Amino acid sequence: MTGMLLSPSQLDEFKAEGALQIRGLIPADVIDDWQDQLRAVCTGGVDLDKPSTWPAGRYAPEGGWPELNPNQYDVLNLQSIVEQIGGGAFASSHPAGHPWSPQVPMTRVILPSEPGTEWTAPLDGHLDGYATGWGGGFMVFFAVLLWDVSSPTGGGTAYWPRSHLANHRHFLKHPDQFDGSYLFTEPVKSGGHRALLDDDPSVGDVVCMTGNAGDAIMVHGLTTHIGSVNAAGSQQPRVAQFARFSHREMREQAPMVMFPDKDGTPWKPPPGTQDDDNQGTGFLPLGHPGRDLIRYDVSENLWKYWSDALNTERP
Ligand SMILES: O=C(O)CCC(=O)C(=O)O
Repeated sequence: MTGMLLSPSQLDEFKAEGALQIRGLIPADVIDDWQDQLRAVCTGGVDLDKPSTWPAGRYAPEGGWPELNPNQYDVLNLQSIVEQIGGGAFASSHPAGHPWSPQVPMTRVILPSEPGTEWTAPLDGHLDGYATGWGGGFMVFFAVLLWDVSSPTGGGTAYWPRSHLANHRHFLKHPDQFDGSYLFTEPVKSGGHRALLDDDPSVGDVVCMTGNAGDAIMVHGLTTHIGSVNAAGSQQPRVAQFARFSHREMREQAPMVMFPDKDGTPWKPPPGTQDDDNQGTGFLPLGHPGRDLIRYDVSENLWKYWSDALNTERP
């Protein structure tokens, strides 16, 4: 059985923009089930259908959001598209150093801000795959809406169009920073991810996702993005679930990635893993053979590790 596939023009749009909206990725019956499961676990009097019960801003029930059934990674439409764009090479991302296990997609709920708060567009974003404990060839993520978001001020995932190309250009100039050390190097150290975009006129203004329940946005791993604020007075909850994919072979190299914590503390393998006594050493020194891992390869062709579908020139 084949699920949804992207058309050539959708693939071209994704390549050009670094993000693609996919309508109806998740079938309506699955969305209904997921909504019921989320409604059932809300605590503290919160009712996702009654704005009068909502606390302001980010919300999660006590104990966090549960794994939903079916797991987003098992939805056929998502699997077909990931197979189409990755040619079998992509698999769900997981923390560096841990043996692989089935992943639970992240659920994130953003409720409206306090009354009277003015909505402002996000000023800066980030790239996934560089946070503590990650590592290993992050390729793409999918943000799926579980409730409608009709307004760009409704808390949808925000991204900078064409920033994947600007970021790629930066890493082509500074391939040694692709291990994550760009975060601790100027101009990003002082100016944030914005600093890699500001001088590039081809990067578009930030876009905040809108759509109906079941719609998704597919975002390239090098596209700068961030959460946005759900405007005060909004009557819609921004409820989204995120599935992230890495390159299988790079994912397997994750235990060899040396990556410092956000404050610069060298990354260490998690306690209890076989490399427990192997102290983190910070970023691999230049010339270290570990830098030859494909995880660190910044190739001229941004689509080198993607399927033929992304590497076909169309007239
Ligand atoms: O909540 C959002 O829309 C954005 C989440 C995000 O930036 C991330 O998961 O990396």
